[in-house]
Amino acid sequence: MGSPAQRRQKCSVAELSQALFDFVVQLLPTAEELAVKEDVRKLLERLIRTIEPDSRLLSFGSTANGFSLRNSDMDLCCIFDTEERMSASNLVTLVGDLLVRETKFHVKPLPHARIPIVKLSLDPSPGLPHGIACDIGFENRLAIENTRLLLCYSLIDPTRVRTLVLFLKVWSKRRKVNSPYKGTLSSYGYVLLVIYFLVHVKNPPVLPNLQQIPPLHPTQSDEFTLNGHNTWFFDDIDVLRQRWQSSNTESVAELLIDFFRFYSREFTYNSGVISIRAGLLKKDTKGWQNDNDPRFKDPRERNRLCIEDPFELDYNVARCVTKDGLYLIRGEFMRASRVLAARPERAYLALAELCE
Ligand code: 3AT
Ligand code: MG
Repeated sequence: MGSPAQRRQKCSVAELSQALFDFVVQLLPTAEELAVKEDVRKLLERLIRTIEPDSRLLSFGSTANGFSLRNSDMDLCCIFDTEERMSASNLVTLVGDLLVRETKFHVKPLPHARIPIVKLSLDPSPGLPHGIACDIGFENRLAIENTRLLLCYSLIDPTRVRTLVLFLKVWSKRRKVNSPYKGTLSSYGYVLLVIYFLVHVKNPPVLPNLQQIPPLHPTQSDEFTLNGHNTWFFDDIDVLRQRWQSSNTESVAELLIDFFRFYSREFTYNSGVISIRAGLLKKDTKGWQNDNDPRFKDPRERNRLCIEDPFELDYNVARCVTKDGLYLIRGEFMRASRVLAARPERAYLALAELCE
């Protein structure tokens, strides 16, 4: 039974878990919103096929990985089922012109960006009170694969994983630490922090490491090689559920409290690299120590926070995080830890204060 204080603590943790579910549920996209977005995807796919008949337009990012919030942007990727095709920048220009002629979207082609994309938006209207924002990229097959990987992780334990991720996405947006352009971390980066925590920090783990489970049947190694990257992961979730069950029984609230504690006090930001594939790695073994990376001109902004991409192992997903950005993010992790510790018995108030 435990002491009265322990019983109070247990009760408040259960209340906080309930408050987290309630908080997240009201932020999920409506069925209508999802239907409109699917109609938009189909319309755009039809139009793009007038230029390239052998193309498909696939969703990736939050629209496809199970971590979508109301009014999230749409990430779309055009894939070609033919060898012969134009360069991505020519396609961006061509598709941009087509969409200007044929649709009511505001269209902004960015043919010379590092990853060429067409940006689209629709103004709010009575049927679509928040409008739509959408990016179309080309042949970004790794993004499709990392989206599938995150989807599989979300399906293994939907209640705990989705609640944690969705809460952290809202929290990071409201606390203004979800903006790679301003030196903080993308949503994708936060999702990787959560998965790392659930696979490698929690003991017993809440999630298995899907990239380390061998295939059921012998496979050729090139079957899972994409642009030179190994993209293998165990994606048969039904089989996995029969063979693997987490013995971690912590509630969402306990996990959230521990997540904030870990990233505010325990993770070794100066030397550590977060890898969902391989666990804790070292900056110096990856050549990511702050002073030695010639890709970064500004010495203040070099690999402050290191998160290895699950497939592109030489790519730091958090490379845009600046010194000031990391200071803000860590400050927010500490504030969140403090708020949750100070108000254990008033869960709904604590969540409101956390996301103020
Ligand atoms: P939002 O709902 O848009 O906030 P999201 O889940 O769509 O969250 P992002 O918009 O950050 O996440 O990213 C969309 C996808 O783009 C996720 C991943 O497939 C790819 N991606 C984003 N940022 C990176 C990155 N830094 N490195 C590699 N892939 C990335
Ligand atoms: Mg997105």
